Amino acid sequence: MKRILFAVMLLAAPAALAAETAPLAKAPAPVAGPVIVQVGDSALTLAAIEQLPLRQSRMANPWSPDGALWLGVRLADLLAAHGLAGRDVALRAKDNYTIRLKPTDITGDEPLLATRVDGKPLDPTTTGPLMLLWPAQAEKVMAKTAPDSNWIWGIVEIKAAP
Ligand SMILES: Nc1nc2c(c(=O)[nH]1)N[C@H]1C(S)=C(S)[C@@H](COP(=O)(O)O)O[C@H]1N2
Ligand SMILES: [Mo]
Repeated sequence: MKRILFAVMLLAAPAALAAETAPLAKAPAPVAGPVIVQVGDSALTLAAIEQLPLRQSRMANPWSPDGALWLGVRLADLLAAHGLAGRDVALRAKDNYTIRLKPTDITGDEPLLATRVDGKPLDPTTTGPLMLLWPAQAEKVMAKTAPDSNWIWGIVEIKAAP
């Protein structure tokens, strides 16, 4: 009976996940791999990040215009786990593109630090190793009525901003 209920919930999920993120019932198989990001004083692997509560959001965005299931952790949870709660933070990507976020930019489940798309780690030659997503903004970004400058891909460093 429980199994049937889960199956029904899974079928209903795509619509229910449209805007915000939802918790993940079952963690995906961990992926072994190297350090991919520096967060505060810690050098972290994908598996280390995925120790935090996992969240998912099905959305279309400029990097998955046909829609995809994005998986990751709340940026807020990662910052809290590394002593960065309440701080201004700088996120730097592999191309050195950098954004700065204030604590007030982080509300509820937003933003999502994505570790996977459709079950697979992000492609290291494009959006990987990590990408910041704002699921509640996805529809506006697709309609080009909101900017995507804070949708930073290729994140390699997150630290307190000076
Ligand atoms: N790492 C990184 N992320 C980024 C940017 C960038 O230059 N580097 N540009 C931002 C802006 S302003 C836009 S419009 C989109 C562009 O996405 P694209 O570089 O995949 O075309 O990514 C956003 N995230
Ligand atoms: Mo942009």
